[in-house]
Amino acid sequence: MSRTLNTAPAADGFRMPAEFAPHDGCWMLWPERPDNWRDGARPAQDAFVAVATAIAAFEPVTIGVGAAQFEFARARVPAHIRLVELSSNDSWMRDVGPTFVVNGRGEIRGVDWRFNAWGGLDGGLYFPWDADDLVARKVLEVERADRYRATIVNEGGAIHVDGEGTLLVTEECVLNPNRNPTLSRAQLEAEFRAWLGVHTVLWLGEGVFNDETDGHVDNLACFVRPGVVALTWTDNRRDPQYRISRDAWERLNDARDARGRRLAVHKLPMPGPLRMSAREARGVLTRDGAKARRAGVRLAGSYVNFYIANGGVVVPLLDPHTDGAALRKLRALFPGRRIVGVPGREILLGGGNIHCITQQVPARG
Ligand code: KQY
Repeated sequence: MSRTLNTAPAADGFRMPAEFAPHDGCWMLWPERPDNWRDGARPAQDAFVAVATAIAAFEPVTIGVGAAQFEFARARVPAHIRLVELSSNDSWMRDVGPTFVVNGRGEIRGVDWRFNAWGGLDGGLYFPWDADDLVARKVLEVERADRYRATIVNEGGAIHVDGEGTLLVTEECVLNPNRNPTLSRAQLEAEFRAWLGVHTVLWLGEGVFNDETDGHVDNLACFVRPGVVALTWTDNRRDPQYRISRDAWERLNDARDARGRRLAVHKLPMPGPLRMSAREARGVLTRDGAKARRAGVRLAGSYVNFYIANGGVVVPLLDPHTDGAALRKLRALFPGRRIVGVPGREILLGGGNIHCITQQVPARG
């Protein structure tokens, strides 16, 4: 049973744990909409299967699949990965799934954010999004975890925590008037304290250049462990990403986390710059109400968009010129985990990457 609670996690002694804390498993969704995924979503489905298979080597994976695709998905997804019928508008489990919170007694609950497809009718990516907005609730039913229905619009990709009281966000996303236009920065900080049990909010400026989520932090920077952050980086001063990463670097170096520590900031090379090819753009169907895909558009590729699993890190491979350097850096940053690269371009073409399509369930005690 999953009860809907009318309190908030912090008041009940719950907080969001870091992604690098132990997991019971990982949830994903099956991609199928042809106006976001090229060639009827078939290449994206192969990419999602590769990600799910890589994560399943470390922890149990469940994929939610719409009724019409269930049998096709079952034929392609390895048998040790659980499929459940679950409707959704697209396949970004990080954003539409619950953000799990834990207490000191080994119990888990979930925060069900209000979801508006990254901006609603003011720059959002598709309409409608009603099925997406029910995904968190349904996952919590399957997990038998109680639910907090948040009063603010937010997405899981817009937040990263260190599990010790620090939250990382970007102004571009969280302060965007297309999310919570009536709330000030101070009021949003208070909301995050209540829903996530954090103490200190660290604000970065913009997210990765041309990121259609309005600059989710999970594509720009993340905690590797408490006090240590990975940041996407380019040394090319003529690239629009340089100013963004430089600003984030300065803010992170000036910051103190919830425990009063200075942060160690590690640069991960930016792939590319990567652009959508004419062939890739042609494969995406267009329709009113969904963002059109155009040849030549700059893609918001980033190695920071990885998933930390139990004992492993699953990283998108995006560019043969930079993949090796990114993997080497991550091996040094995560000495106790196996670093596994999985082709990420097909997921990037849809607007995100491995972190965006996954959601961890923290270990119950
Ligand atoms: O990056 C994410 N967390 C989601 C990306 C959504 C893109 C929709 N086309």
